Amino acid sequence: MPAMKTFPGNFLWGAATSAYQVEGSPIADGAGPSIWHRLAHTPGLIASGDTGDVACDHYRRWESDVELMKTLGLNAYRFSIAWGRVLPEGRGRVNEAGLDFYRRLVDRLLARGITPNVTLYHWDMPVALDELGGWLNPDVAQWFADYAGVMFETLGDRVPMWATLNEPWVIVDGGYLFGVHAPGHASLREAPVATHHLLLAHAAAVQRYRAGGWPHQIGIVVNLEPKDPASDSPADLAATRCSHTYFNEQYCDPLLKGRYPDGMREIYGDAWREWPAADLARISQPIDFLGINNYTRSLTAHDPVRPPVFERRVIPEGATKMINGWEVYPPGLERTLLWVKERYGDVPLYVTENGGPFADPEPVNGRVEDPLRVAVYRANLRGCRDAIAKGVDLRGYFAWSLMDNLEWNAGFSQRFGLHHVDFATQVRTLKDSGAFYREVIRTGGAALGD
Ligand code: IFM
Repeated sequence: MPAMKTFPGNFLWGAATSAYQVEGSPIADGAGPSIWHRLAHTPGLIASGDTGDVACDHYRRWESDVELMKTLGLNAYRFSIAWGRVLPEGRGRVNEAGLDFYRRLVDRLLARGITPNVTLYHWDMPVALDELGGWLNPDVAQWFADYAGVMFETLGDRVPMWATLNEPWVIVDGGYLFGVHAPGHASLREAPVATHHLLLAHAAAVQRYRAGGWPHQIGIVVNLEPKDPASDSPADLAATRCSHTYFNEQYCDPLLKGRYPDGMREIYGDAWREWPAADLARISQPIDFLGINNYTRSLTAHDPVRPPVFERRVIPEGATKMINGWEVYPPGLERTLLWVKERYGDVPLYVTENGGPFADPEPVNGRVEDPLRVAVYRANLRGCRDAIAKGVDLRGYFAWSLMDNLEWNAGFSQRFGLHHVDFATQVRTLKDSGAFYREVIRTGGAALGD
């Protein structure tokens, strides 16, 4: 008999945000500035001069935002801690007012039956640490573990799911290789060092969690996507292979196999270092789950002017595009989940981000029609259900995002939310995609149809 296609009863139905993208008030109540606060206040680096100074004002509207979650029927919420809110200099002095914000949020979530899923680092390194070298300083693993320790002491008894890092690939590719993200470095030599230090920091935080005997789960969140060649030409095939190594295997292999993938030296040349075996042993210590962020796939062509991977994303004829240029590719999430199972075995998985940015209309009579996003959620949630039926140990799904927010360099121009946010008034309006997701949750997945 074929396996029943359904979601387990204890499946987590969530939505996600991150601190700098939604909180606002980034330096209120004694918080120290982050590298994204600094970047946003450097003219010309974020579209339209947008900043996270107010963002969704979630720092002050968190109580009503928890009620939005409740109305959606969520039983889980993924958010991140702003490191500088709790340690203004990144280490040393603790800011109790910052801790209080997260204490209150976690307590309210629990009181409303919503499982908190906390990410320790979603790109907002305290400026004070960046001035000491940030992810390039070998001491960063210790700084991160100490910060993680403060958070475990504060919330470790109550938070059942911790993720160390969000998307280390993006942190390095955007922040250290191409320089478009904070801290804005463009250096072939720095990128692999930042990568290794991020992985060591992850390991140090996991060790700290285990040493404290905390009773719940700790893992990490990576972004993954299928890579397909744009043609059968040897150049496109080679670019696709490199792109897959660089994007999908570079972080997962050390974490789950204890070695960097073959091909890193081909990509980085002399800038690649061989790292000590002891580091890799620490990096690959067991985690309780892997969080996967997926939005699209990449149809990949060779591009001679884009070192070090020499790749370019191609959109196939007739495909629908999201407004940031990503292809709408319905099989993408299921293929990603199946690839992880095939390569790494039965790691417990969560989809920690999924969704897409579209040109949403303004609310009319309290309604926002976003049929393209509804179609994305329908396809991807069916993909999750089908992956579970094929034996993938998928335990939860977090839509990105609970509400429209600051999309990094694109500012407020790219909307990913289940709720529309009017950034002038801070009014939130449920979109059709939010109503669809609510129905999927209410019916335990039955609303997805076949
Ligand atoms: O908004 C981001 C998020 O911060 C990290 N993952 C991808 C999202 C959409 O680009």
